[in-house]
Amino acid sequence: MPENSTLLTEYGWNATLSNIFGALDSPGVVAGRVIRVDRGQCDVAVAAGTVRTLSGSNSLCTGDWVTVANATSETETPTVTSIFPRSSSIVRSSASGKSEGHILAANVDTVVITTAADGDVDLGRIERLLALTWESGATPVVALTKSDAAHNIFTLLTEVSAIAPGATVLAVSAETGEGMDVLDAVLDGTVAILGPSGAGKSTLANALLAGRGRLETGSVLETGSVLETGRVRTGDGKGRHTTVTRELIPFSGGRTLIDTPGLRGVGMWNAGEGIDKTFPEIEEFVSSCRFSDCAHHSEPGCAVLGALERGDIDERRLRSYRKLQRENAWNAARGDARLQAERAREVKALSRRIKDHYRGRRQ
Ligand SMILES: Nc1nc2c(ncn2[C@@H]2O[C@H](COP(=O)(O)OP(=O)(O)O)[C@@H](O)[C@H]2O)c(=O)[nH]1
Ligand SMILES: [Mg+2]
Ligand SMILES: [Zn+2]
Repeated sequence: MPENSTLLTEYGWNATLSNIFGALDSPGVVAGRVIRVDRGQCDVAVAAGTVRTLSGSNSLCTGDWVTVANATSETETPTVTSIFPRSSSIVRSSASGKSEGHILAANVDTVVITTAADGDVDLGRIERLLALTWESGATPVVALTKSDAAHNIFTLLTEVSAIAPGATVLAVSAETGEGMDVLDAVLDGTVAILGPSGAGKSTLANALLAGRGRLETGSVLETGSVLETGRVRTGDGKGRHTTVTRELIPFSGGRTLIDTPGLRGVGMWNAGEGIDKTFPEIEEFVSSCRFSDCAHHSEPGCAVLGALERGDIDERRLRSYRKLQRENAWNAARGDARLQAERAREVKALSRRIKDHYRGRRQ
């Protein structure tokens, strides 16, 4: 019974999931969590261990809770037969330029948005990732990494806190351990680490996985880290694209962690609410604009521009807001019809697979 599985509990199995599984009422399948997706195959943690399955659907992603048929069969290939409803999903516009949303991870509770504090901090990128996170349903935590190498970490903390209303902003150093105990304390459930390549994501993940607020210098890397960091492979201090998979790994307190490869371009996808939540001081005025489709650019009766003139809104913030809004509208316009058609196809393929499976059992 998955309810009693220690392994599934490590991956976050709980009473709610157990209820969903019960309601699915599909005999012969077991519950599991997708821990890695790799070219049409995926690794799923089930009560008995980790099995490699056929994915059964293109829309499966790391973090999904699923049902698996033939999980422990000696002769049949384990197959994912259904996906549990997602409590959250991190979606960005597709990197391939196709008109579709691409799901980075599902059922994520906390997103750690990382930015290296030792270089120039890109506020626009933090806002972008905040919008993506708020939209996903997860809670953002902004981590200014490599605080040991920062010039003025306090100024930076103030600056970033000002553009991240509602989010916790922390300075951390995986090197010295500074702030790691606080970070560890605010992380809840399934944690995904986002940010550009070289931000120190994998190093941070390794420190968290090592299960300590303080990282004794060098020890994680010396004892063999779970995730490869820039230091291990490149040695050039830049840590380029060394994380190639997104794998879900359990860590202390029944939580799980997903390290991600550096994201070059994270486009907005259906992120209207997330953008509003990222810019509450702008959103506050939008409903007072004369035109309901006001772009807050030069329209008469624009309440946002009025607020800008009075100094109630920061100009850089407004530019950033408009940019994300435009991009979001553009992606929505070109992708809607096609996305719907693709979803319909996937659902059909999955139900066919389930039917085939049970037909096979009856024979
Ligand atoms: N000074 C300092 N360097 C760090 C820290 N964390 C990571 N780095 C370095 O930053 C580089 C990139 O780290 P990595 O974890 O691979 O980044 P990722 O691409 O975001 O996964 C490596 O050379 C790390 O040694 C830190 O807390 N302090
Ligand atoms: Mg990495
Ligand atoms: Zn307006």
